[in-house]
Parts: sequence; C-alpha cells; structure tokens
Amino acid sequence: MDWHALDLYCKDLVKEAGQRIRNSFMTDITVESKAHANDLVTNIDKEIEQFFIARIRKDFPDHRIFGEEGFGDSIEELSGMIWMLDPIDGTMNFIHQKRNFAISLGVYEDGIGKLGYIYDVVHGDLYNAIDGHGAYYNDERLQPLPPTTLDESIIAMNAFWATPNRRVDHEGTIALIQRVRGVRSYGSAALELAYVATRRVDAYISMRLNPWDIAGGLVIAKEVGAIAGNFKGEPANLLEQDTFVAANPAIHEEICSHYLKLK
Ligand code: 2AM
Ligand code: CA
Repeated sequence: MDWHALDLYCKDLVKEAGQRIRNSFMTDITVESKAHANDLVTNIDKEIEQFFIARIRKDFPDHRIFGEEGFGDSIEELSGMIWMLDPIDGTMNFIHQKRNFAISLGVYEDGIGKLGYIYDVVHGDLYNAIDGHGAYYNDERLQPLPPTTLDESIIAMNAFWATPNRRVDHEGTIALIQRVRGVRSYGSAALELAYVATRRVDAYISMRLNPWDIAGGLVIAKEVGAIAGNFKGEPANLLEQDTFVAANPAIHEEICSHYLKLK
C-alpha cells in the first residue's frame, strides 16, 4: 500500500465531506434521538457517512468500513483494511452551536492505525498523521509533547463524568479535577484528542467512547508521543465502547491511578 498516495486521497475526501457539511448550514436539518433523548443524530450525519461509504466502496472495494451511523460493515475483528469513521463527532455541538464538531477518520490495517484525520469543519483546520511519519496541523509538523506535571496541566473531559452516575467513578474524577490546573469540556472527543496533540490541553479522558470517536485521533496522538488507552492502561478498544484516556506521557500513569478501583 502506498500510504502517502492514500493520505492525499483521504485529505481530499475529508475536505470534500467538510464542504458538504458547511453547505448543510443553509438547509433545514432533521434531528432524531438514538439510544436516549440526548443521543442525537441528524440527516447530515447519515448523508456524510453515506458519502464516504459510496466513495470508499467504489475506489477500494475490498476494504471494510466501520461507521457510527451503521451504513458500513458490521465489524467483529480487525483483519485487513478498515476505515473507521465518525462523520460528525460532536453532533450535539453541530446541532446547537454549528461549531465545535469534527469529521474523524482512521485507516487501519490488521488493527494497526496507519492514517488518521480530524477535520474541524468550521475552522477549516485539518489534523492528520501517517504512522511513523509524524503528525500535522494544517500541514505543519507537530513536535513531540514536552514533559509536564499534573499540577500545571489542563484536562479535557465531559463535565457529566464528575456527577454521580451509574457506571461512573465520579469520586476519582473529582479528585483529578481538584489536582489539575484547569478543566475544559469541548464536547467532541475527536477535537479533544487533536487538542492533546497540539498541547492546548495535556490530557483528555472519557468514561465511555466508541472506536470511531478515537480511531483517527489515536494515530495522531501516537505520532507526538501521547499515551492513549483505557483507564486500566490497556490499548484502546477498537471494537467496543470503553473508558479512554489520551495524555502527555509524563502524566498518563498518574491520571489512571485516580481510577484504580474501577471494575
Ligand atoms: P458523538 O457526538 O459522535 O456522539 C461528547 O462528550 C463526546 O463523547 C462526543 O465526541 C460524542 O460523540 C462522544 N460519545 C460517544 N459515545 C458516547 C456515549 N455513549 N456517552 C457519552 N458521550 C459519547
Ligand atoms: Ca457522531
């Protein structure tokens, strides 16, 4: 596989999809709920996923596609070439704010992240990486993350995770919040991963993410030396929902230590 050629193809595809999303701002958008009242999807999420799938199936018929809205393949193992796509990550922001959302795309071969893209559609900002060849912000190479400490770190997370909830260790989260310099909630896992790679924040944590939320960002985070995986320190789950932390390597272990009692 010529990864550099595929990288150019992906950049064009992601930017074309971004233009389609910007065009949708002129149209009426249909909003529906999925698993619960605040789990939202729009006709644009679906149309953009279908746009990607039609293009990928035409140009790469033997590749598989794992997309949030379910128009792709059902993926139970990671062999071969798999495109992991979230057509709009931060759908709630897309609906309410028309900003702070992103297209997230990862291209994986036998479970290894080869190409990663996070496209901040409204700002026209592209974050991308090629495995082993560095991460880029609008074609400018990102530098390895320098050492830091938890006391001088900003951590991104959904504020919801600090409230008492089933399945959520809010006590660990509160202790972490009290320990760091600042906390931010942006509402798009993909963008928050891009912010870890560009040092706008030092870590991003979530109690519950899906493979397509993180697939693109994982490739980018790895290229700047960030450590990413679940709270137990295991590699990120690319098949199922799991806890997630991506952090500057200097603070990764200390963040996970806040969740040691998590089952
Ligand atoms: P989405 O917008 O694509 O649904 C919000 O904090 C971030 O978490 C978004 O990136 C959102 O992705 C993601 N997310 C995905 N699954 C989630 C879940 N089950 N609960 C909460 N947030 C989820
Ligand atoms: Ca989505």
